[in-house]
Amino acid sequence: MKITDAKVVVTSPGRNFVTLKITTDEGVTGLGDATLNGRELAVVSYLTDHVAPLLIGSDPHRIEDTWQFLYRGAYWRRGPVTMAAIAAVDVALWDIKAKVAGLPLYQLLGGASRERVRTYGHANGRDLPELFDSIRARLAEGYKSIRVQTGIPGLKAVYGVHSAPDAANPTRLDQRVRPHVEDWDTDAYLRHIPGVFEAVRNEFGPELPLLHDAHHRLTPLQAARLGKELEPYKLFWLEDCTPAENQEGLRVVRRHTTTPLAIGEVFNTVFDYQTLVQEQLIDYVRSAVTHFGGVTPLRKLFDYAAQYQIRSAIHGPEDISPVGMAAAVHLDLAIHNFGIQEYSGHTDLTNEVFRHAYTFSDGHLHPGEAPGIGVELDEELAAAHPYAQGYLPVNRLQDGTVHDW
Ligand code: KDG
Ligand code: MG
Repeated sequence: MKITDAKVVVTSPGRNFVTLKITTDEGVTGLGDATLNGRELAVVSYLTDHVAPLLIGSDPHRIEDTWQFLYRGAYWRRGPVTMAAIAAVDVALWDIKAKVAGLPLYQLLGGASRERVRTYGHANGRDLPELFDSIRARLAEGYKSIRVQTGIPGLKAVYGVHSAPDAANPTRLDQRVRPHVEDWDTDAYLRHIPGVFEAVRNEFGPELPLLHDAHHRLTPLQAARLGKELEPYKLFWLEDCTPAENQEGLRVVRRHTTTPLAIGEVFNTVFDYQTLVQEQLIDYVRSAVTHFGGVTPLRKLFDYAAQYQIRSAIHGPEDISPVGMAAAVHLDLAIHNFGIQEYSGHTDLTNEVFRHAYTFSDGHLHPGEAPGIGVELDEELAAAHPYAQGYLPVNRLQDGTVHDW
């Protein structure tokens, strides 16, 4: 079997998605997600100009060898653009191999280790009543675990919370030209958050698993303090408490709190995790199939983390396409040290462009039994929704200094 075509499809059914479609001489095709939110076209060029020509004529069954060839053969290693491109190839090749076998991908990864994949959903509100409504809405949708994000008094726009329309602020449409600017004050945040979790626990009881994303904004000492102050509310996890490129910083956090920690959605390789995993400084590894070089290396990371009783928690926001989500759910079902899967779902239009076999019910996902990863791309519909430039927001402190978003 030989690869005869590798084409990149960019579509924007509400937000941008980059998909690699690999075709073989036997007519079997495979899909891979290469979406890098806000920097999509860099990956398109990497794939189209540099990777696709290398794939033509090669054997799609040689997944490990192709991965090593693309990773080591580029000389310039790691980084989100490179690893998103390699991820798309890796998942497309797994899709082809599983289709040829006539099996859903999870069967090739060792078969199901569980009946279904538990997820968490996002709740948010500018204030407590709005937040409570949002939590109730997620519970009504079936979610059994909830990520809680809240507005902070005095701040106009905060990560994870829909801000009120404001004529003085750029609108979503303006984001296509310049990033939306959010504001930030760490002291105000640290003062406010413990009271929010106290109120949520009082309202929803002790059993509901609650998560929170600090989105890379704290110093190790600030994160240690927050983790400690949240201990009475028994969080499922505190996510991305620091910008964890400085892995050693997590030693400070760990020394001071028993709040479980989840990190890694911006990491691309196992090297970003070495200290965190070996010193057991975290409890969940958060990388996405799409940004970590695919199923092949993420599986290796999970096996490595398993030795330290660290569990998986694959990143699953709306900017991971249904192709990336499908690959994640197959992996979730197969590995032993599964923790939880983030799942926000996609719009109806996105689900029409990417028809998928995975299903969500009662707060759980299942990858379905279709051969491969179980996603079909409607290329005509995709073409009807062309790329639209978009940026992630940026964050500024009260005095205008740029801060981590
Ligand atoms: O593109 C950036 C998003 O994927 C990220 O902000 C979402 O932090 C995130 C999460 O936990 O889903
Ligand atoms: Mg996050």
